[in-house]
Amino acid sequence: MRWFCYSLSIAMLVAVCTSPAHAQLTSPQIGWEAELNTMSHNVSGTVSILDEDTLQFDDFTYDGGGLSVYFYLGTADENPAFSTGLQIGPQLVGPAFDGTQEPFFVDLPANQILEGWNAISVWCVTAGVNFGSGSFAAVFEPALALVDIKPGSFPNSVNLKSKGVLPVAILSTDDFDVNDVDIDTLLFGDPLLIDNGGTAVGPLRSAYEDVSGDGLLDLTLKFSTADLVEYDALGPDTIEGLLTGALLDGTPFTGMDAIRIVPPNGSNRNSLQISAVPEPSTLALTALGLLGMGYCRRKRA
Ligand SMILES: [Ca+2]
Ligand SMILES: [Ca+2]
Repeated sequence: MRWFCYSLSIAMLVAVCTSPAHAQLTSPQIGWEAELNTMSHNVSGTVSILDEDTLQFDDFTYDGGGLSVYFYLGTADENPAFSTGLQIGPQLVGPAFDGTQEPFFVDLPANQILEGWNAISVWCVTAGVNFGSGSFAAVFEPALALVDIKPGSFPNSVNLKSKGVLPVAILSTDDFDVNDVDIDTLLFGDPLLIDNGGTAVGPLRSAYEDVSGDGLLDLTLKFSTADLVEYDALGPDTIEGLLTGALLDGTPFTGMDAIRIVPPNGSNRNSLQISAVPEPSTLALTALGLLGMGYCRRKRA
């Protein structure tokens, strides 16, 4: 048995050191990636499925400090699955991988394919310990959608005290068909607010109509302004709205458009963005002007 393991690891070493002879691109998992989560020994990196029996390792790190350590495939990202999994590639020994090395490739043993293997581990055979692992998953590049807040008008003024609806349209283009949009996934809000505890809001209703007049149907959405304010999806400082969602095939997409909150509150990003930084003298004149206005108002009142 020992000679067999030995010759196998030599074969694997050759496989890992030469550029891979790629198999036919047939697996639906091609392009899927696993991010290695660090458990110990500084393991990290991205493993992608290059073809049905080849993996590519990018930015791989491992300090080389374990005994009898190999890449193992498992049916799931769980220790029992790796302990009964498939050992691939040569033994991982020093010098340490520090992530600065070129991407490298590992071919599966002969007659083995990646289908059915859903996770990968840097596995210490001696101790049965996972040094770092991850599940393979499809990587979607978000598609870009053309979004028009308040179609047909600009600037896109929003009064936060409005009890009405805010119309937002997703415009069809040659590359983007709104019929592919999964309406149940749509959410809208100010990305800065959403990042800081706000909650994006779904539309009250939707309709297909050509709001851009180019002959292609667009998807119009109506959002409750009161809901957007209540959930901190829009606020006095909002300058843009982000629409996120997914296509019916699961591909995520995003689209953004400008927003002008009216009336401006005087200290928000809207007014700061619109007016350039004034010279001190201008500022003094403006202050005088404002004082004068205040005076007039008071007098009139
Ligand atoms: Ca608009
Ligand atoms: Ca259109």
